[in-house]
Amino acid sequence: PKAIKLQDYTPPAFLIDHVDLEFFLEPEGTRVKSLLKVRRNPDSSGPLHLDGDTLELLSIAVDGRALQEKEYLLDEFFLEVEGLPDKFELAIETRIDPVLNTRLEGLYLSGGNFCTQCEAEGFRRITFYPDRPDVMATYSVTMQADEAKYPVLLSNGNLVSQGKGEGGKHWAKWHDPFPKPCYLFALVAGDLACYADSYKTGSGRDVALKIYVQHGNEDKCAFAMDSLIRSMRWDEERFGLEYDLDIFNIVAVDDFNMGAMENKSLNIFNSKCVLASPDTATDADFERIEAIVAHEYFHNWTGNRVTCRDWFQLSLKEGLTVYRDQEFSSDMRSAPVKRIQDVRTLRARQFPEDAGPLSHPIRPESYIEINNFYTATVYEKGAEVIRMMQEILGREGFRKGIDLYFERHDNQAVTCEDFVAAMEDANGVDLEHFRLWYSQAGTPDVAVTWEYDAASSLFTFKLSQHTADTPGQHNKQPLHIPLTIGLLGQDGQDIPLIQQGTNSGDRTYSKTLRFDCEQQNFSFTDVPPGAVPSINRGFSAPVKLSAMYSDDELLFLMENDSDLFNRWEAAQSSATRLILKMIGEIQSGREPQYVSGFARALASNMANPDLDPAFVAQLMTLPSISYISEQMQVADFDAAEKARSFFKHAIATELCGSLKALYQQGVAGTAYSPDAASMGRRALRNAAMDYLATFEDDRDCRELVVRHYETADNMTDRMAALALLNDFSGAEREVALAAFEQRYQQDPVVMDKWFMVQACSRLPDVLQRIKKLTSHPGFSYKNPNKVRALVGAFASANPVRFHAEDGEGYRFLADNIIHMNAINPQVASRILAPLGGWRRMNPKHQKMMKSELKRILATEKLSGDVYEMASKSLG
Ligand code: B3K
Ligand code: ZN
Repeated sequence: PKAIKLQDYTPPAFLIDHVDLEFFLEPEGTRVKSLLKVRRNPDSSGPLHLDGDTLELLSIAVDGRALQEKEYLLDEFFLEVEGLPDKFELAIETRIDPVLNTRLEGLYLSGGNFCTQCEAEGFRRITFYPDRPDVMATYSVTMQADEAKYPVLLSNGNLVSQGKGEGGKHWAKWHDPFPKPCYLFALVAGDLACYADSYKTGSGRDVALKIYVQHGNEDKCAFAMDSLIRSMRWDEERFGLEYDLDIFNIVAVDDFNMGAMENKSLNIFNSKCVLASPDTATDADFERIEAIVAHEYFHNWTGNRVTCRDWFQLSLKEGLTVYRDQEFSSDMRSAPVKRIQDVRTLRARQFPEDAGPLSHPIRPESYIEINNFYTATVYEKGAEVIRMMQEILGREGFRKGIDLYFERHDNQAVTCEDFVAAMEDANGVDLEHFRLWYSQAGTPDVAVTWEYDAASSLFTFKLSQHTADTPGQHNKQPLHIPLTIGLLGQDGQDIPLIQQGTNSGDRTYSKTLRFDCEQQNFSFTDVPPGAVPSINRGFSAPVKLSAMYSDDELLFLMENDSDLFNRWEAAQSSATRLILKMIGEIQSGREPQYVSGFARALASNMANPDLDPAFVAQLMTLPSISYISEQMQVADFDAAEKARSFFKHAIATELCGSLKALYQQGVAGTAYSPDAASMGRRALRNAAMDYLATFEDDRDCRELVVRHYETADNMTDRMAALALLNDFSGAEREVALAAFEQRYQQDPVVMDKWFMVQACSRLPDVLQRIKKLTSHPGFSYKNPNKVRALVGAFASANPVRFHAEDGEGYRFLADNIIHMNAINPQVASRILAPLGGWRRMNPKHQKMMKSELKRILATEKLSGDVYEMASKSLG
């Protein structure tokens, strides 16, 4: 397979003003007629190039004249026509088989209903078309289908007309007045129930809101609908962006390659990102649904009205839209808790990606398969880059930049450069140096030391930065890092910051430094002795920080920092440091040593009535085994697991009384509600239980967890207990798992949890059980959610068992990737990344992992998706 390069971009030779599509829907043998209004692009030359994949061409005509075979060039993946006039109508008829489409790209069937997924390059599996985002056209879509089987017929835009056809058929015609790239096209035909509501925009437009789901699921739509309405209002208030059509539809389908898709006015969702009830969804699910509904809705402006010129610019829409959904959630819930969760995700997914063989800048320079670049880097680091701009420009300045961006680029397909230029021009600033974040990969290491001069009361931060080489990028340059800092006095209070050489009169307690050289010093005057710095407050920059804190200083910050993010960060750093020390002791055959300072600092937070329980729960959650292992030269998941468990058990022993009290206090008599405060209370209680469960051998504690499971009146509590029981070796585990299965076997979304929890068990026989589960009636290799829940979760979230001594974990993953390659390459390639972690393992494991990668690469008919991931992972 050939790599596509950013530097090779050329504008399309022809543009399309309008597309008229007609579908005659049949599971086998759907006919698609397309009529295109085409004109030559004055900025380019060459033949008309249309992409096509797995299409049967039935006919092609220019201005009504059918073309003979020798008048066009038909290849496996494209169709080219030369010698065309400057303006013409092109009519093409193709035939496709949705029922055979297991890749879930293009037009396919899910649960008997027709649906589409076109981003990034699925439209070419529907008809011949210039499948690239810089060709924007208006669409009219007519579809005809059996009325009894497919009573609901949907596409983008407004419903224009509908009627009955012959032989039990009916039809509907839709029109979308906004020009769009074909990746935003969508069609749905099926037998679906509808949950409806409405919204009045700020300027008075009435919008009909509809969520379509499988019959029987209507009672699980209320939260998604409420999230949608809140998103619509929030975008008006925060960014002045209103919805622009009279209809907004969401359709939930069970078989979907990712979370959801922002097709213009017809969002299609993975059912797990829509359906929620207290009995079936955890608090984390509710939060995720809220965020994804908002994310897809926000794309209507950042993605649809202004789209990407080419796929290298993906972060233009994704980074920005993730930033927007993060801000939304943060306004709906606790801002510090949201920031903590986002940074956890960034560290768990993006930092390892950026430190490994698949490292790439947020605007990549080349790809083989674009679907491999919907990554944590493009999304989450992309959002961090947007956030840094807002940190530099301030909220108002950022808003001015956004306004100018839309003023300039509405209805255009643009580049990341256009976005940054709008930010600059609206604010009269120069972001030249900052732009490097778009092209330079890797996480910068920032080292901070400090000096205090008592005679002059001068406190000096000494900063240095370095970004390690990444594949294909060497000798990195220093970045423009906005680093927000503060200083705490000995009393734990913030000290006013007076930067040397600036004569700012306003008292500020946090300041964003412009750190843009390899080494730089920043001094502050009038600082009393004993001040402790708080660095990278709110995680203002996505860097790896090493600061010369003593153990006591970390605990001091953990108890006092007014920046709650950094208070949590101090707890994480402190815990990581202690656990790493214990790992060292375990590895050299000694007993790990426990020191109690951390538990005391934790206890003081637990006892602080002013703190949000959701925040305290975050503080209590120790860094993951994966995160800890990333701080080691050679990963040792077994030792990390032992050390972390030992530490947790020791904390639980010391704080047993207060943990039990926290647990008891949390027994609320009130009915379930997914609001932030109630979620926080549940999170805190479940965090306390998590510690208490470390007394696994104590009968009372085992009973506490069992009771928690049995008396739970919501999924959050039920799953919290099940996750713990799942690691108990004993009858309780089997009883609970069987009860859960019995209760939910009819609900595929909930059964994903059942598969996933078992895939993540610490028990030694987990892999045998997983293998058996692949033939469970609820499991199917054709359903991406199931494969991710069982195989994906095992490889990415159960490091101890995945890296088993005999290599059986690696073999199992590779077998499944090879199997999935033939069914759904996108899913196959997305579960591969853990094998690329071989560089951080010991030689024996390295060898086993590499040999599995080689085995994958030797597979016949290997897809470009898997080839790219496996070959880059092997390095
Ligand atoms: N834009 C889609 C993702 C499409 C993924 C294609 N492999 C969902 C989103 O980011 O909102
Ligand atoms: Zn998105």
